[in-house]
Formats: sequence, C-alpha cells, structure tokens
Amino acid sequence: MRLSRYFLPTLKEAPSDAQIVSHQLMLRAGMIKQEAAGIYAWLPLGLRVLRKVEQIVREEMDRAGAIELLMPTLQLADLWRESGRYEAYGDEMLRITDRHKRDLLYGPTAEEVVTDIFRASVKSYKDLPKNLYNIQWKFRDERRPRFGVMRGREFLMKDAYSFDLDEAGARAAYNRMFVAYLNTFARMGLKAVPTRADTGPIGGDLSHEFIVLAETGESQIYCHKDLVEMGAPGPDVDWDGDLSPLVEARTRLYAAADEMHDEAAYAAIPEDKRLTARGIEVGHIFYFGTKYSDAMKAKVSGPDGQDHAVHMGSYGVGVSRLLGAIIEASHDENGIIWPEAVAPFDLALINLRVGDEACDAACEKAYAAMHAAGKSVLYDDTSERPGGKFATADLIGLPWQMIVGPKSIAEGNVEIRNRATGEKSVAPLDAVIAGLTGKPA
Ligand code: 5CA
Repeated sequence: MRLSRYFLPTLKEAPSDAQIVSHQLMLRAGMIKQEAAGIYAWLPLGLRVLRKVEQIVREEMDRAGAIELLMPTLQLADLWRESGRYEAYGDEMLRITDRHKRDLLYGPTAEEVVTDIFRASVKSYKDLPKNLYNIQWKFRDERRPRFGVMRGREFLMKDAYSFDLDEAGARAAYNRMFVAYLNTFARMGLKAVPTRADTGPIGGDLSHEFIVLAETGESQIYCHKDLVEMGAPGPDVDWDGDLSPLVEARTRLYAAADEMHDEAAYAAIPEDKRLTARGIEVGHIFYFGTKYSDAMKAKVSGPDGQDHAVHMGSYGVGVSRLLGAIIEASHDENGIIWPEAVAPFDLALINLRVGDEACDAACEKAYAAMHAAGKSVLYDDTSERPGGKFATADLIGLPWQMIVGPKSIAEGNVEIRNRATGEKSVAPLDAVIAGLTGKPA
C-alpha cells in the first residue's frame, strides 16, 4: 500500500477524553474513530489489525474442533422470554421494535439463538459433541462505556457454545476451550492468566476469566506468580485426548479476580510468589450444565433411549477489546509496537527523498520483492519531511522500518530498523530484502 493513496488520518495529539494509552494510540494512529459513546468506526489500519486478531482466534477455535457459523445481530425477544433472561438482562440490553411491533434486541450474547439452532436439528447423542462458534458484533448498553474499544457498547466477540450429552463430556469441551484460549493469547504475544470467575447473568458453576496484566485494567487480580510465566501448551496437544492435566497444572495455582478473591487462600501462597495486579479480561469461559437446554427444551435421545437435556458451555473472547489489550502490553513513548503476528503491515518502507531517481527505484524494488514474498508493506511515498515520516512509522508501530535515503543508496545501502528493539543497521538493499523475505533478491 502506498501511503499517498491510503487513508491514515493520524493525529498529533490524542483527544483529552482518551484516558488510557491504548485508546490514545488507537485514535492517534488513525485506527478508529468514535461515532457515538462506545461505538466506533474501524478505519483501514485498525480494521487490518482487527482482521488479524480475528483470524488467530478463528484458527485456534478450528484447531480445537469448534465449527464456525454466523448468527444474526438482531434476535427475537421471544427466545429470551423462553430462557427467562429477557427481563433479567436489564438496561444493558438494547431493545428494538420492528414495523410489525415484534420485539427484537441487538444480541449481547447468543446462548438462546444457538440453542434454538441446535434443537431444530440435533436429536441424538450420536451427533454429539458439537461446538459452534461465531465472530459477530454484540451490543451492550454499558452504563459507562470507556477506554475506547476496551469497554465499548458495540464490540466484536468470538462466542462459542458446546453441546454434550453429559457433564463429563461438557468438562472435556471446557478443557479444550481452556487450552485453545491459552494458545490464542500467546500467539498474540500476550500473557493471559486464567482466574476463577463469577458466572454472573450467564449462569452455571464453573467459569474462568483470562486476564492480561496491565496497570490500566479494570479487574483487580490476585495470583501465584508462576501462573504468569507458565506459558501456553502450544498447538501439538492431543485434542481428542484428556486435557485435564494441562488445565489442572494451571487451576491448581491460586488466581482470582476481586469478586472471587479468598484472602486466606491467597495468604497460603509463599510471600515471594504472591502477585496483586490490575488486568484486562480478554476471555471468559463458562460451563452451565442444562440451564438453557432445560428452559428451551434442547434434548437429545441418549444411548439408553431416554431424552436428555444437553450440557452446555459458552466461551467468549473480546476480539475488539484484544486490540486495546495488545497495545497496553506493547508500546513505548513514541507509539505502538505491534507483535509480528497481528501487525497491520510487515514493513514501513520510508522513502526520504521522493522524486530522487535512485531512492524511488530502490523503494519500488523493495516494494515489489516484499509483495512477491507475500509480505505486506506500507510505503511512505509522500512529500512529508523525514522527521514526520519517522514519527508516523513509530506511531503506527510496524515491526520493521526500511529507510531509503539519497546518501546511503548512492552506496547501494539502506537502513533497517526493528521497531521493538530499536536496533538499526545499514546494509546493501539486496541483503536487507533477502533478510526480510527469506529469499535472495
Ligand atoms: N456468553 C458469554 C460467553 S460467549 C459471554 O458473553 N461472556 S462475557 O460477558 O464475559 O463476554 C465475553 C468477552 O467479551 C469478555 O471476556 C470481554 O473480553 C468481552 N467484552 C464483554 N463486554 C465488553 C465490552 N463492553 N466491550 C468490549 N469487550 C467486551
């Protein structure tokens, strides 16, 4: 992409109402624009990152055996009346009436819809287990939308729903999601701590939140330090096997957010291993048994010939919130530092003298070679002064910056800088291209 043709409305200063650094940087980097309280337009640069984050979530769900579908944003109130949640959900639910005076709502979550889809066609235990997920916009009329995409009213969520014949099956499904979540967040460069959680209006008795440590987080957590460093199991686990040892290795260590905190259990951790910190909840998983399947009559025939209400769980990831969490975890005073896996482009190509024959030719060569190797480039071919170009490149945080200027290119050289480490070196253009693409130029 040539910057001269792109749409990147960066700001020198963040608006004063942006309180936390991720919100400030997303606005300044031209990633989002607020349209109403808690409702954002995703500008081109922000959308590229959102799509990357979404794709990582999707790949890890697929790997764990979940199946993607897409449910509507608007749902019938009648389904929520069946489950008993229509009144209970309160003012966070955006209620809508259509021209036929039917009550609709903008879905804040989708347990009812997915249960309705399930019960319409699945009748036998032989069709279980199933885990259906979608990545869809949700609406919650939050009392205090704040911190940009972190607590929006309209936000993108991945929500998965598992269906099993019995509790043992449902716990295995829960464990698969638990492990998939560890892998998902690790791929984005995040350390997410699984903590015991309250089930809230979703209901049920087994639940974990996944919390990324950040000073600006809304959750207060108490945990064993080893949990933060434990890392993710990685993709090569036996997804059809027993994952409980992997889960138990983590749930054995104390970790809880405010609502679930148990001072005595925390005090039992050796003092040098205690950690009290703020964090951002990026995922939340629940097992709630037959709460919805009983209310909505989602039954399958079992091997005994009897009808059984299916055991369910639901598993949410805050996809749009993750962008804020990643920036909170990875930035410096000059801007964002994207982990390679979610960066909007792989390379910022900076032409210091547009119109100079040698600079232009070198940039065009690098641009073509990167694309041929499947890498994405944001090519700064504008007439902005060098200082402005460097500031923009640092602000938007692409992992690599290649700087092409008249002096060095006269000797066939360019400068290559790593955004995360700040390391820079000067080397022949072809060698730099080969380094970035993994192929000789
Ligand atoms: N039905 C369950 C799981 S699918 C559910 O709705 N869980 S939740 O309420 O915990 O939401 C799932 C995730 O969505 C949260 O962990 C959080 O990361 C994200 N989320 C929730 N509310 C917001 C919000 N207002 N803005 C941005 N992300 C949010």
